[in-house]
Amino acid sequence: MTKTITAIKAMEILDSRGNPTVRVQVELSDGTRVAASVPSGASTGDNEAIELRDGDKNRYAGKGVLNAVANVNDKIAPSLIGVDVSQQASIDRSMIELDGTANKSKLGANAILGVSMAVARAAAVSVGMPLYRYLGGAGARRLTVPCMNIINGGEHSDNNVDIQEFMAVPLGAPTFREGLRYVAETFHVLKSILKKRGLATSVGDEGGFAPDLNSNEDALEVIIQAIEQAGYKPGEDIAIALDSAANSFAVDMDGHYDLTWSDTGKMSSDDLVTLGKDWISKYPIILWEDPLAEGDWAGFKQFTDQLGGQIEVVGDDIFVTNTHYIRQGIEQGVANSALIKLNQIGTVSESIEAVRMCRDAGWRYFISHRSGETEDSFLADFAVAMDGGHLKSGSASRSERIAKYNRLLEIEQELGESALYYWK
Ligand code: 2PG
Ligand code: MG
Repeated sequence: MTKTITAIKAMEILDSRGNPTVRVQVELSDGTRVAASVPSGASTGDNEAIELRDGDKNRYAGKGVLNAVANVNDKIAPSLIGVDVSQQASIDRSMIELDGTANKSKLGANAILGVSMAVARAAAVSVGMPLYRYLGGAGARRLTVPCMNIINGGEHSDNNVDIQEFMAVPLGAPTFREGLRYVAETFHVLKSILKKRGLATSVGDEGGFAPDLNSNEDALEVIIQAIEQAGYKPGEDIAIALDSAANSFAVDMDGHYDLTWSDTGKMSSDDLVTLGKDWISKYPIILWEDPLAEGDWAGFKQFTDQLGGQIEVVGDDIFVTNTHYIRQGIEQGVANSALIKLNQIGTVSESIEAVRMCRDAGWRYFISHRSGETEDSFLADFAVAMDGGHLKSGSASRSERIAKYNRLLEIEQELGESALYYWK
């Protein structure tokens, strides 16, 4: 029997940084009632779909989302009442048409994504299927390697580290549960090492430690120490992934960068490629996201030409989960993987299209949270459904990060012997 949408209601809630975001509740003809909440980024790409903020300085310093909420309640809801909830792609397309802009600036990507996610969840619940199976089919049984962001820098913290994310990647673990244990233990050992050095153990936006360090490279050294002291072999049990988020230290988009440290300092694209080579030769780095800024396609390509044979080079701000930019990236060979963030593009089905394009090109794709998150664990199911094999959801602290890891534990338990876990 067809289940149709009977009600859609949005409300303003808070994200993990205490900023307003959108939650959407969808109700169906069979009584199903579910909600979904939208994440929000800090280090954003210029071409991301627009997150509609009210701009009313009297509320949340202009960051309120009451207009986006009203757009769901007054514009999107009436257009979708009575529609078959299983028609995800056509529901998403009709919202895109209702918005009518290239970047969802009229209704807001936060409004549209909230509905898109809640529709997917409602459809899954109404047929009695877990979300990962509804979105990914009977073959969805591969857990993701948790790339755990244990040191935060850049725009996600107030410390002196330029590189935004240093992730521990438990690629040698036999299962997700064990992998999560490997990196959570490493996180705790890292804390004690930082403490011994008299450094801060407070955490940044994604739950990783955010100490002032002696250099960017110091972060790599201290992580290697932590992996070893936790009883693991760097590179074999646990490797390292980085997100430079290089937009945040780009002086311009023509290959000029300015970093805090004397080991780096003012740099060109060439210098960053040389630094990349040096670090990859010294440390077990297997993935590097946004090593260059979003406008520096030539630098990105140079980095990939030289290092893409050894590691996964991921484009985040450069592609913004948008098939328009991913297609160009594939044609020009500027990376070999794309980051997938639902709210960068603004619907579930367009995110799936981005994944499909990567797969068709033989690229990898890396499923990602945002630095502003909620307790919603949608991302965990989405990652398993997409069969991407790896995801990033922050560190072993802050419940909005843990919610995704805990949901992955649940999925693994449910799959039992059928669950798969491997890096490549
Ligand atoms: C990133 C993300 C998530 P933000 O740059 O990859 O880690 O950060 O959500 O701030 O864009
Ligand atoms: Mg990034």
